[in-house]
Amino acid sequence: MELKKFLAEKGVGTALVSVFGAIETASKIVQGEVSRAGLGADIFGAKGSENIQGEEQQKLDVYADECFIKEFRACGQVAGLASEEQDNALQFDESLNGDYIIMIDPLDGSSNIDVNVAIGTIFAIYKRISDNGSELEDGDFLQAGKHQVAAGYVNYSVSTQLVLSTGNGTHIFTLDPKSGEYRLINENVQFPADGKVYSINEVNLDDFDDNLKRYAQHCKDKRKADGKRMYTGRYIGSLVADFHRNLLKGGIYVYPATVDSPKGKLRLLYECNPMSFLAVNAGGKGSDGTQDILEIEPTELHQRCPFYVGSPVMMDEAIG
Ligand code: AHM
Ligand code: MG
Repeated sequence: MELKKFLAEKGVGTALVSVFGAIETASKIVQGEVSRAGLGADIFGAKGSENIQGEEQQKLDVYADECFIKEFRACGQVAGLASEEQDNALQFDESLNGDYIIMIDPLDGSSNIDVNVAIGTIFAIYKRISDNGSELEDGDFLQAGKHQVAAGYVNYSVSTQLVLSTGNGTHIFTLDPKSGEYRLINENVQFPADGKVYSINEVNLDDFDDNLKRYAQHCKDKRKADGKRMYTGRYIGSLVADFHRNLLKGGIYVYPATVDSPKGKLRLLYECNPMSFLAVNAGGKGSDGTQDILEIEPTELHQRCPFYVGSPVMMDEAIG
């Protein structure tokens, strides 16, 4: 079933369908550019600039950012947007009446572009709080994750897949290169309760708190009845790809606070919140190690937090 038909059958309103239309169009354009990486000097490598978080921007980071902004602006339903690549939140003047606020990481895992490893787009969709027709306020952007009306990601990999939730299950679509349409391949995907994959950047092991050190050791020690190891380690370094594999196979992804990133590396608003929303809608969990990610009241646009997400049994063992 095609994306638009699926959304209509689920009773998603026309304004939100139009926002998803913008995501569909932009992601197909980005996918086209991503698949050409290496062919043109204009799309490969660093841009020579940094984002507000001091991270080097890749040309495709900036290209994807511009592409999504253009489509969201054009759809007329989006009042404003905050992006990993933009210092400040944007208000679309021409759609003061737009109902929706977008949080986006246009190209996550972008250090993997130059080595042809999976990358992704992550997005969260909220309803604005301020009155239609007025200027947007900080509170429109700084909403707790539990207020998301929809979230998703696009995984640019062996195939291009769109994974989304409108709060009623998490669903996977594959972009069919023949028809150019996203087609439903997995409705109501569920995290296996107890996975077997442990995804963490172990170079930071010495920085882990005692509980996480204990959990890392537990993952190495635990054996099945036949004596074989219970868990295996997999870490791609693209959140979208690591999350996606764990969603299908069962597993946990952790990016804790480290010496280099004392508040954690990942951003609450456009990485942790949408991934947690998708996880919860697929029977999984998302936490910062002490509280449910979706309950955190944000204070800053580019706020970082430690992140644990995945299969419920593994999450309970990790967080205790
Ligand atoms: P980015 O948004 O700048 O791409 O950073 C986020 C990425 C995640 O996709 C990934 O899980 C993580 O950073 C990898 O970080 P590290 O290389 O420190 O393990
Ligand atoms: Mg990112």
